[in-house]
Order: sequence, then structure tokens, then C-alpha cells
Amino acid sequence: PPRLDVDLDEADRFFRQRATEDPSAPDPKVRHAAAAREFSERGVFTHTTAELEFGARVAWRNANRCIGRLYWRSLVIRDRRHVRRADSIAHECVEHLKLATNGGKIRPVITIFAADEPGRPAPRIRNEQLVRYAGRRQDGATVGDPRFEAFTRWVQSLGWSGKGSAFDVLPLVIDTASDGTAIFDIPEDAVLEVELSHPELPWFADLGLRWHAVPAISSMPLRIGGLTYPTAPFNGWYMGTEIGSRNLVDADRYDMLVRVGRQLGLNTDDERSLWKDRVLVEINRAVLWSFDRAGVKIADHHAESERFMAFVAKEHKAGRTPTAEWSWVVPPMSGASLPVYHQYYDESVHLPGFLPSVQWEP
Ligand code: HEM
Ligand code: NRG
Repeated sequence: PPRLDVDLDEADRFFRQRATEDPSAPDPKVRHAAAAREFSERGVFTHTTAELEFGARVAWRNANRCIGRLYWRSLVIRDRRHVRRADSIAHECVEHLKLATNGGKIRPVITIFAADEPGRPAPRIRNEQLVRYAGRRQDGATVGDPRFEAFTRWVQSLGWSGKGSAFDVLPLVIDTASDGTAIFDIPEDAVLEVELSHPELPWFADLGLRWHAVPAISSMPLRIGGLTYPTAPFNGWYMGTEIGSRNLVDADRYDMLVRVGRQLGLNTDDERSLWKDRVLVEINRAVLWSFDRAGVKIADHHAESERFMAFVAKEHKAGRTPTAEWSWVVPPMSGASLPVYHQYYDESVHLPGFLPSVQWEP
């Protein structure tokens, strides 16, 4: 059974932090006494929905790798701690995607499922994100996203097959004490995708590239006030470079650099021609242009860097020291042309927060 790391001292610090930031919070001494009483009876205690909301928003504020934190107060929280059955959890994930997608006007949302309790392990989602593409080895090459080859083999062993395209959405894999490991297809109408084309290069559309509209991380436990919520999928919107400089370009992902370079007529043997840099610009233009044309919200790295600097300034104004990991908040192209590049950041880690991704184990 999972370790129950219930921590009443951490809870105490959380209740006091909330009291300093939120005028509607109860007296932290009274609140801590109630939590301690519940803990002595049950071996765990329960957050109120207001505590969960405050904790989740502050966890986003404390996400040192996230450039998108200016709007941390706007996070929509879905309290689903009572939902226990695997099929109901899958249904809530689908509802999360629909609410978050909002026809392209993407809303930041988090759905929080139960914490572990004595004798009652919480449900767990085994997917890294709610929406990811399958990857299959075929004749020495990968069709789809190579990063999810092992995961794809695993869901195939559980009975899933998929169409065999390069962009097959993987099923949700949900572990519960009562149902074991169960898989659920995500209905097509819950997954908005954007087909990629380029404002000036007509052949770009023929590459058949696409990407999903909503990045919804489902593998990072949420730690609030002395309790861990192992299943708390959250999403914002994409920044274009995540797709255009990484997912479609990394050698161990869709690896499109050479193919697009050749289509552009560039000499891909001459590194000093900066053909890679030119290809990156065109792929990133295609991503932003296609999302815009489809009416799907996406950030560009210039605007998002400016918003991040506004976040840094606002945190100072609020009397807090903003924290960040430089190597994560600096976008993966045009570094020094962005304000976020020209500063070092305090790398302290604060709670509430998201804990490192739980890696899927084959
Ligand atoms: C990481 C942007 C919303 C929490 C990131 C990264 C980007 C980003 C570019 C780096 C990802 C990478 O390099 O793989 C944004 C944008 C948002 C947004 C544009 C729009 C609203 C959110 C929300 C949350 C969040 C709503 C949580 C409530 C995180 C966390 C990470 C992260 C925990 C680190 C992920 C990891 O370690 O793999 N974000 N984000 N972000 N973001 Fe955000
Ligand atoms: N790079 C990953 C997503 C990581 C989180 N990015 C966000 N988060 N934008 C990818 O799928 O490309 N968010 O919550 O909006």
C-alpha cells in the first residue's frame, strides 16, 4: 500500500499561510486543533473545499518550471474527492477536457481526486497527460510519438489497439483498489486537435502534422497542507515552442527537422548555414498560425515571457520572493531575445506544490 505521509506540522504552516493571504480563512489555531482531532481518530484529516482551492492555486504559483504563472488566481478547481469508481474517474477526466477546451477558449482547470487514506488507497491515473499519442515500432521506424512506445505496448497488452496512425490518442489507464487496472477510450469529441499548415508554404499541410489543443498533466501528485493528492490532472494552454521546438523536433520525439529542412530546399549537411535554426522558425510559425486560424488559444514565447516578468514583479509587490528554474522557464528558442533570459531566479521550493512526475513503470 502507498505510504501515507500525512504531516500535521505542514498542515499547521498551511493553515497559517492561508490565514495571512485569505481574509475568509478560519483562525489557524482552531483549524489545526480540528485537523489534529480528526487525525487522531482516523489517521488522516480532510481539507475543506476552500482549502483545496487555495492550495491548488498556490501550488501553481509555486511551480518553478512554469512560465505561465501570471494567472494563478484564475485556476478553476473541480473537487472530485468523492469519485471512486474507475469508470467515473475516466468520465470526470473527459468532463475536465471538455470544460478546459471550451471550444478553443482554453481555461486553466484542475480536477482533484481523493488522497490516500488508511486502508483505502486513492485512485491513480497512469497516463503522463490525459491526451498523448501512441508510438509503435514498425519496420525499424516509429509511427507516432516514440516517447510513448513502452506505454503503448502496455495498453496493447491490456486489450487496446487504435487505428495505427501517427496521432492515435492513447486510452486513459486508471488504477483503483476495486477494479484493478482499467482502460477507457477518450471520446473523439473531447479531444480538440489542430491540423498544422503554414501561412506561406502550401506543402507544409501535406506533412500531416497535428497536435492536441490542451496539455493536461496527470502524473504530478499535488501536495497541499500535509496531504498528497496523487491524482490531480491540471491544464493551461500551450506555448507554441513546446510543440514547435520540442514535441515535433526532438530526435526522440517526432524528429521533423531534416524532413522539413529538405522540403525547404536547405542544405542539411552544412551546420553553419543555420538550416536547423531556419527550420525551427518555420515549424513554430506553422504551429502559432494554425492554432490561431482554428481559434484555439496558444501563447507565443515572446508574450509569455513578458507575462512571466509581470508575474515576477507582482510577486515582489506582494512581499514574496518569486521562485523559478531558469533552465525551464527560458523557452527553447530565441533565448536572449526574451526578457526572462536576462535574470537569475531564486530556486527555493515551496509548498503547496506539484511533486515530481510519477514515472510509469513497465
Ligand atoms: C511547466 C506554460 C498553466 C503547472 C510549464 C512549461 C511551460 C508552461 C512552457 C514547461 C514545459 C516543458 O518544458 O515541458 C504554461 C502556460 C500555461 C500554464 C502557457 C497557461 C495557462 C499551468 C497550470 C499549472 C501549471 C494551470 C498548474 C495548475 C506547471 C508545472 C510545470 C509546468 C507543475 C512543470 C512540469 C514538469 O515538471 O514537467 N508550463 N503553463 N501550468 N507548468 Fe505551466
Ligand atoms: N511540454 C509538455 C507540456 C508541459 C506543460 N505545459 C503547459 N502546461 N503548457 C507538452 O505536452 O508539450 N499547462 O498546464 O498549460
